[in-house]
Amino acid sequence: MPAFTLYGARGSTNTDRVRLTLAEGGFTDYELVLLNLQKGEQKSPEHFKRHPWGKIPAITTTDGFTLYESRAICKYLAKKYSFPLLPPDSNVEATAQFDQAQCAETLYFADPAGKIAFEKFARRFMGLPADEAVVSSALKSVEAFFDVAEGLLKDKEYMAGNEFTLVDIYYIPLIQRLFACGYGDVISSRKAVSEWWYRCMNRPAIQSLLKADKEAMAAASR
Ligand SMILES: N[C@@H](CCC(=O)N[C@@H](CS)C(=O)NCC(=O)O)C(=O)O
Repeated sequence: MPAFTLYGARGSTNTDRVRLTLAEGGFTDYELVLLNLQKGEQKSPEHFKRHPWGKIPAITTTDGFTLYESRAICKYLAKKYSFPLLPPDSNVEATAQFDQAQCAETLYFADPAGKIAFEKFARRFMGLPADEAVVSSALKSVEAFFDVAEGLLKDKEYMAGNEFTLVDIYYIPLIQRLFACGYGDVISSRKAVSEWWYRCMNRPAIQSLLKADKEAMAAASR
């Protein structure tokens, strides 16, 4: 019996954050259950027991422990299975810098980048046009975010310091979505940011998961 079940959806950036964490940790002993968001399966009474807001991802372990929120899940899994993706608790300063980087990602990056992804990607699947005013304002925020990150990444290799951590993983799904929506130049036009992105993308576990997903998508659309 697998150690836990991950409830997610195909093409969900929040699910992919967890899958990338598991790939980096080399952990495969889990079951992935894909819910169909278009059919509203995330709003079933059964799923509300796992996620009070009726969203994905969520996990349930064999001993009945349930957790939702992608970043909380990633952190739990990294701690539970000792993935080398977090500073040690004994290093109080490095842990504080990790928390700081995590807050910056969630509060300053994920919100506007998520708006672009929703307007340009999700709404297309719903057959709805993007609200260009929302996109343009969100794009300004993402540009301003990476202007600051460009300065910070001149002095460190990764977002939370010189080690690759969960925070770097947190960025990957939404940045990929920015590339897919034609906004990849927010990354490639900034030297330090694009070098950081290249370092993240060149990690073997990340590369092979993204390659497998791309192949699965291509096969599904044939
Ligand atoms: N902050 C949450 C966001 C979860 C979220 O918005 N998930 C989306 C899919 S990527 C969802 O469930 N959407 C369907 C809905 O809200 O009904 C996380 O990081 O897990």
